[in-house]
Amino acid sequence: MTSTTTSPPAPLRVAMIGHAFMGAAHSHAWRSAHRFFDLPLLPVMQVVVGRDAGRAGHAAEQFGWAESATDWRAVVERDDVDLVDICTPGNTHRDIALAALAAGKHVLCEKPLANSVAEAEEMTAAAEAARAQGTYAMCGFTYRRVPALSLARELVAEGRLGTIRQVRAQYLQDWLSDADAPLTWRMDKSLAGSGSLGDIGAHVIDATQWITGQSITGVSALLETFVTSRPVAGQASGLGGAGDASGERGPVDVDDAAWFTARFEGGAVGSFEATRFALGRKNAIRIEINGTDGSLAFDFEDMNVLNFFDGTQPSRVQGFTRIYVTEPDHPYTGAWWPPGHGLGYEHGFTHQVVDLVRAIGADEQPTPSFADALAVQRVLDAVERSAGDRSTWTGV
Ligand code: SOE
Repeated sequence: MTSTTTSPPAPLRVAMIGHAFMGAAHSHAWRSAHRFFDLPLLPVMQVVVGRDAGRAGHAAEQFGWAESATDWRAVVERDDVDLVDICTPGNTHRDIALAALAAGKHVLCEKPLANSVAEAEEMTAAAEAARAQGTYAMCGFTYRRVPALSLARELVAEGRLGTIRQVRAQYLQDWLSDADAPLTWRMDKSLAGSGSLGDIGAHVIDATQWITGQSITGVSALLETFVTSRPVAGQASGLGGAGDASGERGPVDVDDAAWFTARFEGGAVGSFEATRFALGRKNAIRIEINGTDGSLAFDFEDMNVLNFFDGTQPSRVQGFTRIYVTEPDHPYTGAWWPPGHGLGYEHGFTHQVVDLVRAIGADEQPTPSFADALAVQRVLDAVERSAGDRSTWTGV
């Protein structure tokens, strides 16, 4: 009788910097990816880093990291760390990514890549140099890994929509609707870079460019800040919470909502909206694409569904087909539950880890690369410049 033994995959030791909302989502992904997918390397949750020792220690316990630390600069240099996962506000992305890449560590960096094009360019140059040494960097535009959106990209790539003519994209949340919700880093330009534009608009910019395979070449934009000051103190809850309405207020210097029209390189035109004031809309990422042969429609609030209209069918049987993206031959879904059982927000992060680890194992560039994320950063920058240029505003 012969026995076969397979050696366990080599470890990929991860240091995660930051442990708030994104840190929790990434921790869940690092913990679960290898339990559902075959991976060439075994993720090891080595160390979580936070500024406050007590809170970092608590995060390590809660999310399953082996240890915690407070000094990210020391951690990215450690010999027992192979990958640095950046889950901090945008103003720190550049410094952490550059230090980690210089130390020979792979990097996963939350979106948007940076707070400016200049920073994103520097990070991209560092990532290109590291890549030549077999060290890889990726940006966390996690919605690419929602199965229904992955399927959308496949259908476009297969030509099922024909030539793309129109793109309609909205990212709608409502957690800032209350004018007394507390001031947090997401409303501070020096920390977040921009408001709804970079926080959530960046996601739909990336997703539409990725699904259509076309870059945005120009924009015409409008930004608005509805609430220009917020309570400094308060009870945070979820992303918003209840601020101390009778206490001190601090300035909001980012956009609350962003709108723009866009041209894509392949000739398509698009409209975009990003807001955290759409009362009643919690995480409505709505993307609709119209081509010469078909259309697609998606809403994250019904995230397991992709609506597909096949205009090549005889008109008497035409209509939107509601594809329930839970079959084993849909992207990612076969690794999870039996058909029809559906996935959630957290699975996108798990799929992101799966794709990243597989790319590193295959010695290939994971996507979206820093260069892909720089392309998004250029659109964010163009939107801000356009919105600031009142000369194109036509009064009525
Ligand atoms: C807040 O608007 C936020 O947490 C974003 O920062 C995330 O990128 C998005 O996935 C959910 O909403």
